[in-house]
Amino acid sequence: MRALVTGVNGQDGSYLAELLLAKGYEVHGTIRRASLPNMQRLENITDRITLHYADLSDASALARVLYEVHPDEVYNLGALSDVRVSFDTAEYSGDVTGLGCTRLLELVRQLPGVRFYQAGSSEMFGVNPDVPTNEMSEFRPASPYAAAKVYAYHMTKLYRDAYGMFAANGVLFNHESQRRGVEFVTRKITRGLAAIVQGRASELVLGNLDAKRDWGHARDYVAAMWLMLQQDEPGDYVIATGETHSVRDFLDAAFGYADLDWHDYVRTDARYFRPVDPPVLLGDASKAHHELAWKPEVSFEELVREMVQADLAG
Ligand code: NAP
Ligand code: F7E
Repeated sequence: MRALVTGVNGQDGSYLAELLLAKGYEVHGTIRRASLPNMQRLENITDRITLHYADLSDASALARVLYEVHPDEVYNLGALSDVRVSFDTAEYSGDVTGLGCTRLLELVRQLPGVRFYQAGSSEMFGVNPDVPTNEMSEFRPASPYAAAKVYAYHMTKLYRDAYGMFAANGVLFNHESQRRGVEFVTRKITRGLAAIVQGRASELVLGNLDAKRDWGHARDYVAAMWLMLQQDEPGDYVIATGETHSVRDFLDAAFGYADLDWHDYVRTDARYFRPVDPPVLLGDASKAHHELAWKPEVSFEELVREMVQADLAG
């Protein structure tokens, strides 16, 4: 089996590539040129995967890669994944996170038999107050990022219905790890804590501490992506732990491991607040439990501990 992963050097791309290699796949991934190295997450597997330059805004580059590789499975993980930054880059978010998916679907349509995964997000439920949300819940996106993901979700469903493609949407709630980008709140907290413990910083500046998120481990979540493409029929699946915790809860757990009281170190600043921020996200993954036999393995406490330990050691 041969797989193509867009955004392979991101958090999820790196875990998914490792999973696919362990299953015996030939793994190809797309990357973008950067002025400084950004392949750290692939360090252990660089010599076992094939990398191709292609930006999701560049249909001709995507076409070259797809026709060269002719994969059995395509996982579209590439996106501008920072929700706050998407408010500053609304048009770019629509182009890459939204239209990027359509560009791929159009190309995949011309290669019969290819299975397609689209990385959807709990942010698509946005300010829907009726939690927990599942596959039947209303999307009420509250950022350019989320609106672009809703568009990509509907295009994926449309190509499945209109052309009979095997195209699946994962609607994944927040998932973290020691490889999480440093600007996301969980990693910002565990890195910030390590800097405080090691005397390199005296405070940590955050935004909305009341936000509640359903946080799981990225390794568990990439397994769900793969399972979605192994089913007899394509579908859409919510992937979540079914627990929600506030940013304050995360601070309690992380600083607790270092025997510190976060109130002594954390302050908030308006620049980290968003124009709109979904107050609570909580998922109901019953469909995935039943149809994919998927369940998260890592608890909230284990996730926080792993991230804290990794940053203290790093
Ligand atoms: P990530 O670490 O930010 O990785 C995103 C990847 O997309 C990176 O490899 C990035 O490459 C690439 N990318 C960015 N702009 C691109 C462009 N214009 N063309 C091609 N590739 C581009 O995100 P992640 O956490 O692994 O998430 C993977 C996917 O799942 C994303 O689509 C994200 O929106 C979605 N998602 C994530 C979560 C979560 O909690 N992690 C939840 C739901 C959905 P560079 O390194 O060059 O920027
Ligand atoms: O924010 C609050 C912030 O940036 C979580 C992406 O993977 O998951 C991620 O998006 C919450 C928000 O993740 C800070 O306001 C407080 O309420 O870690 P985050 P996100 O926005 O939920 C979803 C599912 C995706 O699909 C995305 O691609 O934490 N928060 N203080 C803060 N957030 C950040 N980043 N920085 C702070 O200082």
